[in-house]
Amino acid sequence: MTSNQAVVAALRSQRIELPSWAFGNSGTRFKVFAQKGVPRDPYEKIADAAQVHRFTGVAPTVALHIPWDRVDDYADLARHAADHGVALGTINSNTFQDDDYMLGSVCHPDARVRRKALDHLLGCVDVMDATGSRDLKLWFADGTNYPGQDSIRARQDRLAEALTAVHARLGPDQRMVLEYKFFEPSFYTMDVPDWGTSYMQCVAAGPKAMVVVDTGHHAPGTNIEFIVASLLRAGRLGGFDFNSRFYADDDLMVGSADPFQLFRIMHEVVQAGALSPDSGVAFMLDQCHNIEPKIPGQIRSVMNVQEATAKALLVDADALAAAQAAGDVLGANGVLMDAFDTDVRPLLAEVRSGLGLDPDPLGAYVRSGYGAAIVAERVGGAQAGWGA
Ligand code: RM4
Ligand code: MN
Repeated sequence: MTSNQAVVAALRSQRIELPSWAFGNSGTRFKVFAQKGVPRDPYEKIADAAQVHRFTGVAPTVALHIPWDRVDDYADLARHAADHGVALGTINSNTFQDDDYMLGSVCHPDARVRRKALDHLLGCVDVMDATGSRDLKLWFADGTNYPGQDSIRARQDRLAEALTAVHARLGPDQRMVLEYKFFEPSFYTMDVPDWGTSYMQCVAAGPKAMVVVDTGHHAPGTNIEFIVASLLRAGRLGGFDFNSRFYADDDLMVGSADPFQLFRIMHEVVQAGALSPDSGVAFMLDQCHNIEPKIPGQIRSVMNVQEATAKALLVDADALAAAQAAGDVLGANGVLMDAFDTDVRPLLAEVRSGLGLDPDPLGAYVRSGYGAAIVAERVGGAQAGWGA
C-alpha cells in the first residue's frame, strides 16, 4: 500500500459513535427552543441517527442514555437499530436528575442513596446485556459546593466502593469508562474532577475500567492532547466524548471552536496506533444542538472529526521523527503544521465516493428530503428533550 492508500483505508474504517440525546431538544437553563420534526421516543432518535450514518458511512452506532432512552424491550430497540443499518453502542448512566441525588449519588453520605445509585448502574449493565453494548459510561455529578460540606476522602472511598461493585458485575467483554469534569454542577469539589482521579479510581477498580476524555470538561488552556498521550501510554484511554467549548461545558459541535486542538488530539491518537476500531478507544460525540438543526449538526460534527483525523494521518511520521531526533525545533513543528494546513476535503470526498456515498454529506442529506418528511410526519406526541 502506498501511504495515501493507508490514509484512505484508515479513514474508511474510522468509527464515530453518535449520542441519542443530540437528536432531542436541548437548550440552556434559560430556554429550550423546540425544533419541528424532533423525535418523540428512542425509536425515532435511532432513525435520525441512522441518517447520519447513511450519509457519512462512519457512524454506525448510537449511544443511549438511561433513563432518557428507557424502553420496555431493549432487544427490540436493538433490532430496530439493525433494521436502520446501525447498532446500539455505549450505555450512559444517569444519576444526576433525581431529587435523592442533591448531595450526590454513589458518593452521597447516606448509604440508602448510594445503594439506589449503584442499583441504577447495575441496571445499566442489564441493559448492556440486552443491547449487546460493550461500554458503560459513568459520569457523576457528585461533589460539594462548600468547604467542609463533606469529607473529600470519604467520598473517594464511597466512589471506589461503587466502582468495584460495578466492575464485578461486568461481563467478560464489557467495560466501564469513567468520565471526569472539573466543575459543574458542583462548584467547590467534583468527586471526579480530572483525569488523575479517574485514572486512580480505574486502576483500583480493575482492568475493565478506563478513563474517558470529554473534551469540554477541562479548564480553559488545558493541554488535552498531553492527557490523551499519557492515558494512551498507560493503556487506560477508554474513549472520547467529543464536543467544543468556548467557556464551560458548551457541548458545541466538535472541531468548531478549536480545530487545531482536535488535530493535536488526533495526532496523539494516530501516533499511538489507537485509531482503529479494535484499539479499544471509543470515539463518541457528546453534543447538544440548541439552535442548529440536529441531524445536519451531527453530520457536520462527524465531518469535523474526519477532517482532523485525515490531517493527523497526513503527518509525515518519518520526517517528524528525524526532525525531533535532530533537535530541529522549527523543522518538527513545520512537519506538523504542513499536515494541519492541508485541505483534506478533496481526500475525504474521494473516501466517500469509494464507499459509494455522496461526496457532499450535508447536501445529500438536504436533497434526500428526510428533514422535510419528519417535520410533516412527526406531529402530536411529546418531543424528546434533554432530560427526557
Ligand atoms: C454530562 C456528561 C455526560 C453526558 C451528559 C449528557 O455533562 O458529559 O457524558 O452523558 O452530560
Ligand atoms: Mn460527556
